[in-house]
Amino acid sequence: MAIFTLFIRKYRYALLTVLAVTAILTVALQIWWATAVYAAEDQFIYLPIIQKPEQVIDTSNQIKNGSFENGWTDMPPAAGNLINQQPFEWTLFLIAIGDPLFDDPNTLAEGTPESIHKKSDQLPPQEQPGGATPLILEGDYVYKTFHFGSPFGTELRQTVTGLPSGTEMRITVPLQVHLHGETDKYGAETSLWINDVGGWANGFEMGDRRWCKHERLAEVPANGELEVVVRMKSKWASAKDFFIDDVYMLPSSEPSPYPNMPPCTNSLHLERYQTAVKE
Ligand SMILES: [Ca+2]
Repeated sequence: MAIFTLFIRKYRYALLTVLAVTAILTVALQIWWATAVYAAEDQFIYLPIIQKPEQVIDTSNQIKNGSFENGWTDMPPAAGNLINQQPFEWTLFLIAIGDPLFDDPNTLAEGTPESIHKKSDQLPPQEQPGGATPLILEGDYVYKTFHFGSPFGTELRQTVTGLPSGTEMRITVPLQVHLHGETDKYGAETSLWINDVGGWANGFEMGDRRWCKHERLAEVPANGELEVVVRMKSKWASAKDFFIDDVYMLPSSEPSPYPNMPPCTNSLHLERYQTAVKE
């Protein structure tokens, strides 16, 4: 007993310290356990999750009836009782006889071209889809504008609405011209305009009887609209045929639908309308 008393006396401070630390740890453990159980009983504290709204980019073609497969409206009879076809979703404009051609005030239209849909079975085998020189890029129809021998100008227009502003879009317009031996490089020209900005490609740049593409990037303005205008003109009293098919508008983050098609021109001769011909 004496030894025990002596031990207590000698180590009393150490024993008190051990007891105090044990007591503190016990209390701390109880608090921790109580908190853990508390949390486990669906008593979580929910912090607000701040999420940046994600812009949903529609990656489908924004051009309606871009392949000219969806039908048309017959236009009122033109010169020579000609019935032109206005493709659904597009506005067809023809320069009136006697009016100047686009961006060419000294050349007047002398004829009304024929603008129609050509179906695959109306074409020779080599010009049908899968043929050696196909005139149809997609589906069963291609849109053709031609005149056997008069200066003319035509325009196809479509306004795409509801686009997310600030998005960069790529517009791709495949075109083909048949020059019929034209010796003036400006004898036939085509152009693409997005919200009035664009440029012309001449017939020699486009090449005779081959597909080329007008392709432009455009940022969607605040009103969410991009107006697509495609123009074709023939300057002299000689035959010209133009073909257009499979027009696309996609976000520029998507690949071009025709990555290997040569551009109709590598240089733009005009960046903005000089003569606005709008209804
Ligand atoms: Ca087509």
